[in-house]
Amino acid sequence: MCDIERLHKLFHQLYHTDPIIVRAPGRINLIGEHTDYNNGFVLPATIDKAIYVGVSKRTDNKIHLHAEEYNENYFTDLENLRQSKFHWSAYVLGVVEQLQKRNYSLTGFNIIVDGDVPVGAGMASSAAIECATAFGLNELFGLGISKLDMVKIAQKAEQEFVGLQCGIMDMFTCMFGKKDNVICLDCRSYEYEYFPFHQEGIKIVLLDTSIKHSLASSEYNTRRKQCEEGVALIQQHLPEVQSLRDVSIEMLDTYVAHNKTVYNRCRFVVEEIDRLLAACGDLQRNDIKSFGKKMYATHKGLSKLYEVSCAELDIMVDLVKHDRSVIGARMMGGGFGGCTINIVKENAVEELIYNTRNKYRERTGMNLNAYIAVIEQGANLVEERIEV
Ligand code: GAF
Repeated sequence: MCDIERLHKLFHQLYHTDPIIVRAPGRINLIGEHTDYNNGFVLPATIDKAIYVGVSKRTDNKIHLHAEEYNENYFTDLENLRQSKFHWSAYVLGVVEQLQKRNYSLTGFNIIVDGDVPVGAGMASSAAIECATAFGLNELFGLGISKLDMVKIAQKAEQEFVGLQCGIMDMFTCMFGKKDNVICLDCRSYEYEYFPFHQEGIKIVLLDTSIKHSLASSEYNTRRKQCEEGVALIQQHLPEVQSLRDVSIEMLDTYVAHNKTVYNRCRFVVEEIDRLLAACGDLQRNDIKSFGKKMYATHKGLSKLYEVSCAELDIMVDLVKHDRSVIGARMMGGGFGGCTINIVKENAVEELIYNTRNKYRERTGMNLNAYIAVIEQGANLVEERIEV
């Protein structure tokens, strides 16, 4: 748990001044996976786990970073952002690089990154650091950047500095999340609508496989390329098609079927976009059962067609799928590890976690961490004044 008072104290110990503190939460995604970079829809929400950054100005051009997670300092300056190999500071420095590219005038600064979003668990901790940095520097230097532009800056930082060709979901959610609501985001137009997510009698439970996914690994970028390949094949015949958002199963059958892998990837995305729209209807009718069935279908597609699951994620879904207290379950986020998201009847949550933990250990020899996610507001400035 990140303690604001502790962050404040640490800031004083390291940098001898008051910080501006920003909170940027992690996210869940109810349905709509790998659809964001295909111009489709997503249905995410921000949760009660967040990254906190403290920032203050310096009079020189140096950047002093400290990450509590690694208990590590890193020093550089505004002219030397790029590193020879990946380091956690990339999430901060990538944002600085984007601000410089847009000609915002910055001086050096101090920053501490803290928080309780588990790293590599599929809750978008990296997007939370990028958004917190953009938000914090925007406040610190009075840059006047809109929320949507901060989202785009954070996304570009991930793509250009970290090297993951991610979509917009994680950053958009972090900035625009709303307490007790999920966001139905159209990733083509950035239009969005909030849907109240009634949590009476149910809980959102995240079951962590303890497999740290490495999204930056080439697989995520490969999936993105395969989707583009599918679009290119269709475009040869239908030039008006811009993305998988414009594609139907019939088009795939006609123009892509000869390339089995590309066909499967595209088929999952086209089905997932439709599934999400139907799932929004379920939410509006408060038909959580029907919603849950779609989550299982999403998992199957991610595992068999999109092939971004892993043995442990499949086991975790298998272990709960015949349990009547579990309304829906699937892997969440980019894949290859991290958490499953489960909608569970409230009175059965503890028993479910207990039983699944034991069975998961029996099957894999690994530990299971469980989190009950509560939907909270998106990124904000932490206003309290703290006496040190
Ligand atoms: C990761 C990416 F960062 C998102 O943009 C999204 O594609 C997600 O994987 C899969 O839905 O979190």
